[in-house]
This record gives sequence, structure tokens and C-alpha cells, in this order.
Amino acid sequence: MTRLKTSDICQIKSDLEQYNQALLSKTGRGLLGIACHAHGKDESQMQALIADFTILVVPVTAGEGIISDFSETVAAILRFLGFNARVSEQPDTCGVALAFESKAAALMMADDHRFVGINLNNRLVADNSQATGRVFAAALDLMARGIKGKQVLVLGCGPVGESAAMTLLSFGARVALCDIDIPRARLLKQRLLASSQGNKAVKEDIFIEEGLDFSPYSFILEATPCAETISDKLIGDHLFIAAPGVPVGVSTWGCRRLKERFLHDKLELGVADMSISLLS
Ligand code: 2YC
Repeated sequence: MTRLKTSDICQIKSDLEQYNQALLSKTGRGLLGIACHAHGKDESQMQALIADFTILVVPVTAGEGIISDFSETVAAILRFLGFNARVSEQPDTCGVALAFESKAAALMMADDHRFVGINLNNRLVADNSQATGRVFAAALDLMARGIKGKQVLVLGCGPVGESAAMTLLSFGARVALCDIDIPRARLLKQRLLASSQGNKAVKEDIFIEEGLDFSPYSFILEATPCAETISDKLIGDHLFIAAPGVPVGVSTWGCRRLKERFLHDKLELGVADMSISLLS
């Protein structure tokens, strides 16, 4: 899991309105709308629940410690969505205790291994990796004006890629799984088929991409922790990329060239999806 740096996130708070407009332009939905789409929820019904839902963001000093701006940015994203969210004055145990004592509906916190939201009433745990894969897959469905029946290359078969592949299959896409560790891609295929009892995925919908020629694909979900996994020569007018991976897997030139057909962020969509999970 890539650890964010303050420089990755310090602009997010001030750019939220502008980012929301960019999402609207690319997908037809804003930050809240995309998260609702990922959960099949009605946006206005969610908005009715949000205003009274208090979330305490608790800084965590364990491991490599606090990332300046991290908790404040998470709280700012939640407030932008309409939640009553704030950062606890004290970290760690004091912060968790305060969440219960102040009767918060949920808390959000991250150590070096997991970033989670926890609903303090029904014990639901919203995991950031699962949320991020799900919401970027949902955003790709919107950007593509319907991903059903289309083939998507999923680069990276870790927790984010797994969640994205599961979500893409649930939207009716066919997925090609690709990982630098091919056995990891094969294991993910087995897990997806085993879980297909839940959705209608069948063997023909899931393919292992063992080659490195990505040129046949028009839809890519980039979920690796590597920079520039997608070379500039692949970038053209036919290509849509949803890229939750940090650092971003597309060059600066590539991001500009893709314009409306490219999505990447380092916290916003994942936090929005987590918050909708907590509401459900
Ligand atoms: O400020 C704090 O409370 C720190 N303990 C936060 C550490 C977050 C570490 N995780 C990351 O940087 C990201 C997550 C946002 C998702 C994956 N890596």
C-alpha cells in the first residue's frame, strides 16, 4: 500500500469544488453521485441521511505516524459531501473513546496498514482499498456511458484491483486481469469465479492478460502502485482510463492527452465511497 505524502493531498481541500465539476463533466455525476452509483443508491435518499450523520476522523500516531493534512483532508471531503465531520483534537485511543462518548455515528482512521471507516452503531467496517476499487470501477462505467458487454483491462490484482474487477463484473463488463505476478492474477480469477454466486460472472467474462501489449484495450482500470505503467504510445482517442493507483500510472502528458477520458485522485472518491458504505 503506497503511503501518501502531505504534498500529494495538501491541495485537495481547496480544489474540491473544481474537482467536483471535473467529475460532472467526465461522468455526468459529482463526487456523491459516483459513490451512490457504486452502491446502487439514490442520491437524494442518501443526502437525506447524510446531514444528521456525524463522523469523527481520528489521527493515528502508530507506525510511521501522522501525515500532516491527512485527517483534515478526509474531514473536508466528508463535509463537502454534507456530513457533520470533524477531526478529533486527540489521536489514537483518546480519539476513539471520544467518538463513542460524543455519540458520533462513525469514525474514520488509518494506520500504515489499513484506512477504515467504522459505523459505531451497526459495527460495519468500510475499507478504503475495497471502496477505492469499487468507486473507480463505477466511475469508469459512467465515463464509458455503460461498461456492460465491454472488455476492461484491470492492471494490478491487489485489493484495489480485486474490488474493481468484482464491481466491473457486477456492471456486466468482461475483465482481463493483469499483474506482474501472473499467479496472483490467476488466483484472483479463481476468487472471482468462486464469488460469482453473488453475481452472474462466468468463466468467459474473466481472462488473464499475460502479455504486455495493452493496445487492443479501450478501457483500462489501473490499480498498481507503480508510475507510468501505461506508456504514452498507447494513449489515443479510443482509450478511457480510471486510475486509482498511487503513484498515478499515466504520464503527465498522457493525463492531458486523455482529458475527459481519464480519472485519478488520491483520496476523494475512496472516502466518498466509504462514507456511503457507512450510511447503508
Ligand atoms: O495521519 C494519520 O493518521 C496517519 N496514520 C495516516 C496514515 C495513512 C497511510 N495510508 C496511506 O497513506 C494511503 C491510504 C489513504 C490508502 C492507501 N494508502
